[in-house]
Amino acid sequence: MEKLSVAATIFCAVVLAALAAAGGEAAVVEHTFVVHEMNQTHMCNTTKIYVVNGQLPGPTIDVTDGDTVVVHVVNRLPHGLTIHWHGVRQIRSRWSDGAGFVTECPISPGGEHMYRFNVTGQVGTLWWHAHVNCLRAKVAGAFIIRPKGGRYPFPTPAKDVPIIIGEWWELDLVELDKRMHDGNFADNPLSATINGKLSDLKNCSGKPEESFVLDVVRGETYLLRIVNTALFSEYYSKVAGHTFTVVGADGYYLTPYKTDMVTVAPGEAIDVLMAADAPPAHCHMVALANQPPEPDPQIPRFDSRGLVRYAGSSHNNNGLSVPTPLMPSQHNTMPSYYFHNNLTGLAHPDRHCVPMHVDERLYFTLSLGSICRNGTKTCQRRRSRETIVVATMNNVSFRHPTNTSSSRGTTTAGQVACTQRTSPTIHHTRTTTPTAP
Ligand SMILES: [Cu+2]
Repeated sequence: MEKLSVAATIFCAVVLAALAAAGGEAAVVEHTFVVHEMNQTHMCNTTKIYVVNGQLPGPTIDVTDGDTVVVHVVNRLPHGLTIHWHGVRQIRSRWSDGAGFVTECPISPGGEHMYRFNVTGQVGTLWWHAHVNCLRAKVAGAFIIRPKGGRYPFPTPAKDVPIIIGEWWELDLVELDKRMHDGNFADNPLSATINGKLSDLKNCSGKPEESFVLDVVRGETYLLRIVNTALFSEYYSKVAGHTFTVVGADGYYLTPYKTDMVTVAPGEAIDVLMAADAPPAHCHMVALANQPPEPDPQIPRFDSRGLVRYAGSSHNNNGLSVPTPLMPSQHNTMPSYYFHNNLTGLAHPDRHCVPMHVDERLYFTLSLGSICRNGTKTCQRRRSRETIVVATMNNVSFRHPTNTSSSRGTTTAGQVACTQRTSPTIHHTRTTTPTAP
């Protein structure tokens, strides 16, 4: 029954999206997300993971600018859960933002919740993810917003393909969250992944892991929607023998920018056009995590690779070796700086220009810090249960609003007072001045 209802909602979503794409009325795109535990085996070890509808990465939400999105979330986990629609502006629907303990209480184990919101004035790629604990490392998927009438500001691509860069964790993600709350940041994933695949760079007793394969036809252009769902690492991505034209980021068009390498930060989505203009053969796509050099704390090298396979090329690539792109050193973070500095919004005649006169310049420092659990100013800071790790802005962590409005039990700043804890591992953030970890 449940499988049927999931299939029915997906079918319904596809039909409505197709009608909208044909230039009809805005559609209501409806999905059912059943979040559950599942075992998966990689590199000889079986690990319990958290997924939506048995899929890793999770289902893609595919809508057109102006559509309404309805997602029924069924929580079959033993933990509280919310789903956040990363980057969706939530105009007049802030209660659907899915930020646990901020705009809603987590959906209880065994509970259900319906998210409903409109997508307006954004086009390109965003993503969705769980917003409690570290579950977002697995409970995540692409969120595609197409332009009305299929009118892109660039030639319509032959096909578009979500490329979800992620990481494979053997450590239970709830346990990971607990350890981070205790100030322990020494845990690492086992491997990078592309669309959930660890790739043939990893093996179990000599048997290579599966790789993501992108099938292309020479002469066609593909829109790659590259999303980084990793918890911490920024990734470089290249395809051997091909260049990219960057056309969008985080749900907005960009002035087209040509490069042979994309840099994508955790949580970021970059849209690129890739012309399949190489001689018909096979070539590798690589994703490599970068990191600042020592004395910063070091992580192992994380990379994954996929195969770009041209139609008409032989199964064994005519016995030739498959070219792999030359990647920068993982310790060279300058390409990230240059890449992001080259991204500029696409000027739109209907939209306001950026104001050129600045009255006041504001500086924001975003960081991580720790606060003492017992509310005091001094406690043992590192690897200690005496502290809670918090995100900070100008060295101030989340501040609970004090003004409560009567509607929906939220405060004027949209923050929810959760009276019951739905998971033994979730901690409320307290406000005090944190100290850098
Ligand atoms: Cu997010």
